[in-house]
Formats: sequence, structure tokens, C-alpha cells
Amino acid sequence: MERTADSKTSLRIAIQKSGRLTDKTIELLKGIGLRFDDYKRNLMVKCRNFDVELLLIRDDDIPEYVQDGVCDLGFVGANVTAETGADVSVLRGLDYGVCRLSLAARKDGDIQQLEDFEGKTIATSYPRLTRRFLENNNIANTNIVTISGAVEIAPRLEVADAICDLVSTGNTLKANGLEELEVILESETQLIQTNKKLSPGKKKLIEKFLIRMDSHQQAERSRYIMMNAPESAVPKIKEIIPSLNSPTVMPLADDHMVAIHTVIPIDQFWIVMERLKEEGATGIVILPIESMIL
Ligand code: PRT
Ligand code: ZN
Repeated sequence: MERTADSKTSLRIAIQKSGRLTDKTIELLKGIGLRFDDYKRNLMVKCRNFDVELLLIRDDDIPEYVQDGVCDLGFVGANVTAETGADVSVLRGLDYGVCRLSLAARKDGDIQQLEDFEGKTIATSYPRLTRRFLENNNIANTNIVTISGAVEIAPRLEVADAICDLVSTGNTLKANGLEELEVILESETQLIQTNKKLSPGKKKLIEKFLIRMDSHQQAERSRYIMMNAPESAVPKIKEIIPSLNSPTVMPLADDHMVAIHTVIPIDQFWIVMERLKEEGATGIVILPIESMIL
């Protein structure tokens, strides 16, 4: 059990109870070593080995709970925080729940560009963001209809001329004969923090929590790489590898060969790999990393 100066202090973190972000968020919390009992059936769950309790609620409520200090932290889509206009701080952007909020209209219909939205009816679950975007683009005369789900069928039901909804693959729009015309917000899951005053104990816990998160994220974005290479190729290989620190180079039984161990960022994986092979690297082994403290 993590002990803090203030042993009664527990961080309260809001996460989505049941939806697209739930599994990834729980996976992330487990990935940083937090253990929970039965989070699926309870609204509030205490962590067994860190001073954290989770509040499992609808994602729409998360920004306000964090704003009001009911929860200290929250994991929620940037789209939801932006729509609620909650006064919170964004601590980290996370690479899941990635999507965009877009204006879309019937393919081959009479709305083909932004100006065509003037005077039209737009169905959305994001009235605030939609209105603001249109007004910022000098389209002041629209009728925004707020609906909470299945926004994409509104044009077919003739409830609206166009929609403003979240898009990830674009398949839903396509299946409903709609075309994406304008992206109004790029979104991802974010870790948000309350702007209410926090006790020193809570601040310390948040620091620890962030160190764990950052180590985990860094590890997820990196791979441990081991290879054998001719000793003469080492200077070239050192240039190719965008290593965090200098790589470990160890002699092998064969005098002219060495083993090289290092860490590479995953996004450069294939480029690095191809270039290493060109320099004569063989027996390349890539391993995932559990955690990385820099
Ligand atoms: O019950 P609760 O209120 O908590 O959940 P919810 O139903 O409001 O939200 P949920 O679970 O559907 O989504 C939670 C969050 O996931 C959203 O707020 C976004 O931050 C993020 N997210 C990422 C998405 C999508 N991608 C997404 N594609 N949320 C919704 N969609 C929907 C979209 O509304 C549309 O109906 O998926 C459809 C489009 O998907 P594509 O792949 O066909 O383009
Ligand atoms: Zn919701």
C-alpha cells in the first residue's frame, strides 16, 4: 500500500462507466500497477495498492465533476470537455479514443461547402461547439437541433439538413449517405485535473500518478532492440539508432562481431530496421518494454 504524508488522502478519479473509453482506461490504470476489485458492478471502487478511488460515471458528467472538485482527476474525451466548457486543466493527451467532430451533409445534396450551411438545420449532440464554429465562420443563421444519439439518421428522417457528429473511420457517415465537409475539433482522451485547491498530500499523489503514467506511455511507445553486428559497423549503427542513451555494445566470441542492445521509438521502427540490416546487423530481436523510468 502506498503511504502518503496524509494517510487519509485518496485521489478520486472519474472514468467512463461503460463505453468506448472504459476498457482502455482500465487497461492503462492496470498498466501503471493499480489493482481494483470488481469495477464493473460498482459506482465507486477503491484501489487496493495506491491511494486512489475510481468514480465510474457517464462521460458527459466527468468534466463537471472534475471542475467542481468532486473528483481530482478524470479521463475523458477532449470533445466532451470542450462541449461542457468546464474549467479544468488538461494534464496529458492520451492516444486512444481518437476521433474528430465534423459537419456532414448528404452526399450530392445542396450543402457542399461551409457557406451552404447558412439557413440550414443541423442535428448534433454538440450544440455549443457547433454554434461556436459556425459563428466564428460568419454563419450566424442556422437552426441547431440537439439530439443525444443516432445523429447520423437525422437527415434521412428529415429532422435536419446536416449533422455535426463524431467521426473515426467515417463508415457511419458513409453508411448513411453522408459526406464529411468540415472538421471542427480533433479529439483524443485526456487526463484532466481540477482547478480547485488540492492538499499537499493530493498534489504528491498526482505527481506519483503522473510519473507512473509517463513511464508507461514512454514504454508503450518504445521497443527494446538487440542485434549482432560487425564491430566495424558500430559507428554507423550508433548514427542510425535514435537511442535515448548510448547503446550497450558487448563483444561476442567472434572477434569481429558485437552485440548491441538499445531502445528505439516505435514510430521509427521500420526505418531503423531497414537501415540496420543494410549495415550488416543480424539476429535482430525486438522486445516490448513493461515500464521506463527516465
Ligand atoms: O454512456 P456515456 O454517456 O458514458 O457514453 P457515450 O455513449 O456518450 O459515449 P461513447 O462510449 O460512445 O464514446 C465515448 C467517447 O469515445 C467519445 O466522447 C469520444 O471521445 C470517443 N470516441 C472515439 C467516439 C468515437 N471515437 C466514435 N466513433 N465516440 C463516438 N463515436 C461514434 C460517433 O458518434 C458515430 O456514431 O461512432 C460513430 C462514428 O464512428 P465511425 O468509425 O463509423 O466514423
Ligand atoms: Zn456520453
